[in-house]
Amino acid sequence: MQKLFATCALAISAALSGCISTSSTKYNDVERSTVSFETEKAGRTFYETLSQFPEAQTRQTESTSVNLIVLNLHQKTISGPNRFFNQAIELCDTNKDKVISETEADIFVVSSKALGTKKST
Ligand SMILES: [Ca+2]
Repeated sequence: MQKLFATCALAISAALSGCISTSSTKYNDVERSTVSFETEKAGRTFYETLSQFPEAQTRQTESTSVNLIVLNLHQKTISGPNRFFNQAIELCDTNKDKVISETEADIFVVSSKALGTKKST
């Protein structure tokens, strides 16, 4: 009996307040790809080029809202920078051997300038 009363009270209060609202945040980041560099210069060239992309340092936030008359749902998804790093590795490692050579790093520099970086000259 008390459970029925509590359920009715909750339904009445929800109806009187006008809406039911939920909000959630989901953190969605992938692991970084494992990669090595043929030489220290190749690694330095890759990371210096990668740092010129603002997406490499920032989180990406995506929000979704559903608003009905009595129902308000809001979900926010936050993605970390690892996804961008993995995409850069995939672009840079042209022969897919998980080793970035100096030649591949140099090609990454040229191709990133074509894409347009923050500090491109
Ligand atoms: Ca390679």
